[in-house]
Amino acid sequence: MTQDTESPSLRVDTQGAVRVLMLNRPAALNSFTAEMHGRLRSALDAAAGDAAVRAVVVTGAGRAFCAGQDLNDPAMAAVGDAAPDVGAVVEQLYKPLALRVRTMPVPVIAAVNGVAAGAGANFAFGCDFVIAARSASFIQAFSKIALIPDCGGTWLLPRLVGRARALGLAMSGDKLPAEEAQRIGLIWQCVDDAALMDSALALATRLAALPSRALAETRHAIDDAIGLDYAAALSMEAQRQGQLGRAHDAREGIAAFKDKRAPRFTDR
Ligand code: T3D
Repeated sequence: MTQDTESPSLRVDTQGAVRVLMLNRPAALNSFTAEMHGRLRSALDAAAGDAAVRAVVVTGAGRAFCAGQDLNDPAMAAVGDAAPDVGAVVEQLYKPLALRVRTMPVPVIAAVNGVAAGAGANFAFGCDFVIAARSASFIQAFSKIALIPDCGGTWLLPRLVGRARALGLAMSGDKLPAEEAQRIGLIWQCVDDAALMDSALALATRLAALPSRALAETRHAIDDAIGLDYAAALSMEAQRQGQLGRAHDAREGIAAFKDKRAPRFTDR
């Protein structure tokens, strides 16, 4: 693994076609500061703009994945008698982060190494895959500080696990162990702690060899279909398939199948 940069709050490494981003504030359980948001967004922008990067893995340093918003960050501090503008923090930091992940041209895997709380959990759920260590857990910590789920939680949770479980998790703020999260379909996979990074990197490497543009279009199509009726979803599929069918990768995939050789996908 070659190390590209190291910073106080985010480590960026590259392994082949996989960019690995490690949240790196372990003393505060990798909770989000405005500074870490900036670094993470920049790193995701850089990965999106680098044709050599074909998958991204996000993980955390130390015993946590991410404890959500850093409650000691100046953004959370009252100014005089005025309450902090939490809405502005969500609008200006969490919304762009969630949308950045959702619009990445390559698959994004959250390798959840420990507790993921608040926006840390929902940031992970917004990734294309969540692989969690068996000792990891997920907490919708918002209700305990009199807030609602953000970073996409209100949209993601009911779609992933249904309204009853979404409300149960969000209102109770109970800790959900990784095994249970896998059992109810909230995450892709739960693996032994020691196998987490190898599993995430193996999946990322496998995805990196697949057609990036078609994978990103798959994400958009599945998300868009949720808001469509059946006939409209069928039309949306035809429209997207038409575009992909004219692109290089589909022609390469079909040619490689006929030639009985491995395809070389390049579209973004
Ligand atoms: O502006 C906005 O707020 C809008 C955006 C909101 C998005 C959100 O994410 S709101 C939700 C914020 N997150 C939380 O409320 C979670 C707070 N943390 C916890 O509930 C617990 O720390 C955990 C359940 C995640 C883990 O518990 P445990 O017992 O394993 O660890 P701990 O002892 O509580 O924490 C270890 C250290 O990390 C501790 O520092 P210390 O005492 O050793 O110096 C603790 O203060 C620090 N820490 C944990 N979470 C945060 C944090 N520091 C700042 N912010 C945190 N979120």
